[in-house]
Amino acid sequence: MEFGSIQLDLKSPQIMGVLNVTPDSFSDAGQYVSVEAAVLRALAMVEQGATFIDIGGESTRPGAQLVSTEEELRRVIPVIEALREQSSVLVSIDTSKPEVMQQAILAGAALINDVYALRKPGALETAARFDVPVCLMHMQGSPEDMQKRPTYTHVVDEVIDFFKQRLLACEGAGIARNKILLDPGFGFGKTLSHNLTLLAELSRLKELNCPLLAGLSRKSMLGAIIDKPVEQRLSASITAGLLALQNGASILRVHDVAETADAVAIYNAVRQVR
Ligand code: 9MG
Repeated sequence: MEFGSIQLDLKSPQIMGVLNVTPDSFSDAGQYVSVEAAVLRALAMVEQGATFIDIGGESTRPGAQLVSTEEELRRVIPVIEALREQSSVLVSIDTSKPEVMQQAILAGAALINDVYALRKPGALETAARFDVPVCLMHMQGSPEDMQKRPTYTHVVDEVIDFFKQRLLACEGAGIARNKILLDPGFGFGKTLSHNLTLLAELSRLKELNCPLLAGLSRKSMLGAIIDKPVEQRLSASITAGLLALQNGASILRVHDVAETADAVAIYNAVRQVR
């Protein structure tokens, strides 16, 4: 897949490091995101093996507070600009707002990561106009209500149907199929059983002929199985990530880049023997 002038072989697993620039992550005096601290964290993840840094200024956790476009721009744009000055790493913008997509791309972002799969008004048109790759994620409901009562008759079939509709919408807007990544959206409007079914049957999504991205790192679905808080889910995150790779994922979105890179190195070494 092409990201600007960079051609990336998605047959080899790639790592996307998570950089949340919300006030609870890199804040000075609890209110303003410290650009310097965020960039240092990003550069450390690049050093550890991240191909992408996914920068987000609005939390998508269940029940998280919404932020205005102005506030989201204020959080992410200075970080993207400063990071692009210091590194050629591929920057992904984690947003659903067309205005944030636009400003982030102008500041140097090479990928749109949209948990709403370009369903917000103007998002399809913005992605088409700037012609950058986009990750379409599946979510039932919205972050405010998605975990209240997720319901599916057959979760994998319904996720595939959702993507078929979004791929048609993208085609209609002029977004080329070779610019699209798909993500089943683990934890986004899904029970533990839905998440496990999606992970076990992830390879079925390959019928859509787009590379797959998986975000499992530190998620509650892992905590529900091992009964451990978020800061004790590293082994579970790595195990789930490797299962996703085995079942067809090309990119892992993770918090713990160094540890994931070691696991991916073992995965690659064994795969090359075959
Ligand atoms: C922003 N964000 C949080 N979790 C995510 C996931 O699983 N996938 C993608 N694409 N984005 C996510």
